[in-house]
Amino acid sequence: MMNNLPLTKNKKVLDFVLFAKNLCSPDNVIWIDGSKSQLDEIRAKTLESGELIELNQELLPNCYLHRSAINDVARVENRTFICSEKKEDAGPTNNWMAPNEAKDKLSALFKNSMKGRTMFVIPFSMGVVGSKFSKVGIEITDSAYVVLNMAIMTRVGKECLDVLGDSTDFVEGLHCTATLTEEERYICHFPLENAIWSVNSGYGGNALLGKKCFALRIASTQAKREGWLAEHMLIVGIERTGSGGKRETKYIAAAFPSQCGKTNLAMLVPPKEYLDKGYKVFCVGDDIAWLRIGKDGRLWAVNPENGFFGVAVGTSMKTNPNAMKAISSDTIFTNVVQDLDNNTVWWEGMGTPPPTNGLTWKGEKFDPNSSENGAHANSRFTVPAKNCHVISEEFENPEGVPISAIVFGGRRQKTIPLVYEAFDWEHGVFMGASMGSTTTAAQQGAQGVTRRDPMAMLPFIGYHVGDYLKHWLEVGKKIKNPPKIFNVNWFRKDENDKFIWPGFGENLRVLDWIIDRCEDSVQANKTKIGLIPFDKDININGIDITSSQIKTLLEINDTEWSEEFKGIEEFFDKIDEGKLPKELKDKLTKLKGDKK
Ligand code: OXD
Ligand code: MN
Repeated sequence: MMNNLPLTKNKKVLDFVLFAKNLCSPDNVIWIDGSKSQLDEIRAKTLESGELIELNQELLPNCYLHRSAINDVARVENRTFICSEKKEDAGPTNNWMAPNEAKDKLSALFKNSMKGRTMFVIPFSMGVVGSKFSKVGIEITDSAYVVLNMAIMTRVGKECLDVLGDSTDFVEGLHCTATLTEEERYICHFPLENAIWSVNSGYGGNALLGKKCFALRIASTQAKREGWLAEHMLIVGIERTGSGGKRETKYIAAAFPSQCGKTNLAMLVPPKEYLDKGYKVFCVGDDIAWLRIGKDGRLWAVNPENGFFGVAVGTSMKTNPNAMKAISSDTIFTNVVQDLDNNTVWWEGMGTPPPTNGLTWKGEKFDPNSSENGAHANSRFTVPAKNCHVISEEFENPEGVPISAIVFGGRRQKTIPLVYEAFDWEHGVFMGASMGSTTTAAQQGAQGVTRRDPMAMLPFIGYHVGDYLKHWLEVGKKIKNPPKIFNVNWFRKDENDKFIWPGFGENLRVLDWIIDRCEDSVQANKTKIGLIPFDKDININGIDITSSQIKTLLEINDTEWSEEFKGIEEFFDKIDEGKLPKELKDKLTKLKGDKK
């Protein structure tokens, strides 16, 4: 049978496994060694049990479908807790539970929860195994689906334990799907102990503990202590002939809330005119960036993940051809439609006709004429990064890539221009701190309302938001050559409720202006809220945009901005608790008072 002998002598790891075993009482324990044969064996079991469904292996080699429990389809922010010692350390944007209370409550739920089941021990590395910027985690889980997804999303296996040696510096993750009872679902983080306990959910963001729980919530607390940044950002490289006539790749890190097109932007295909001019786009990451100050005084970023956990609905050959190609093999699809005629997958917005003989994400007969969607709005694909044809050559570079620009953005129907630039780092931090976006299906709760989401990190900051913003300001002071900071908004609508900007690959037109600004090769229009492009500097050749629409996209409307400042002020008041940096409050006062 599979490997059930410990793969390490590390005392702390062995103690953790023993603790989990005694608490959860599994029938057996399997250590994940990272070998293909072991993963194949685990997958074969999930096919037997129905946890995974094998798809057409000719059309979709090594692809599988998973249907989650109907009540378990998204991150649950209202059941996610930061268990810092003191409530004030979690701050006003997090739920807090005292560490002891959380341990007691969850221990009762974990107790005997793996009886009759297998406990998997997954050693994993966030970042290239053995790099000084990488971090090791151990996830214990009862879910084979989690094992197979972790093997895509992170580097797993014995080599992670080998580089850990006898060090105690790793993150402990304990996960059990248990009964999937919503009222007893808890995602708890213990920043002081570098530990995560997650129970009663199998959904990616709640259960693949390397991702949001470790690489953002716990890592943000480590980053604060160690002087770096763990951020909800894609990383994209753009190769072009720069203003000096040299071919160069410039890297941009961009933070958008969930389901605002991070994966699409990270893998975008340049419009024809740009392809003809030799532009190339390379993806380094689509969701998480760990950023550190390099020896050269610039900010450098790595993507600690090893795969993409992208939203399926809306992904098509038009919106993201590179993702479509990547997911034609080696992919786990979750909560999409199964086309029974050819045993493939389908979702709304895929750009092909719906199957007439299919099953919905719930496994029911799919009626293409029904008003109800066949795929869940938060349906997902999990695919190895190496499947992406435009994955950057630097993806595995342990040093990461140097960042020229940081970009913030959200879904805003009005007010926020297509793009604008901060005057300096401090103003950029204000821009990130005050950004807002319309909520989507990636998190449970009301959809379609605008909420403030600082740096797109609202659900992922592992400590007090005021301290987090202060940390951003402090890091800025230490960067000799800081990236410029921008804000973008692809989602502005006209009076007929239609998006004005075409988005997707055409967003390169805006990134091009951003890089021009980083190279100081284009002037900008100084307004009170920041530096805006002159209309003529956004290239609209070949797209269906009029010059009056460009004016609207770049417009700063005083009435709308007064509203905006009110919204920001309300948010700042709500999160202050005496910890909101004075620089940010002063910035707001100044911006409010300034004339255009
Ligand atoms: C994600 C999210 O899954 O942000 O990336 O929800
Ligand atoms: Mn995300």
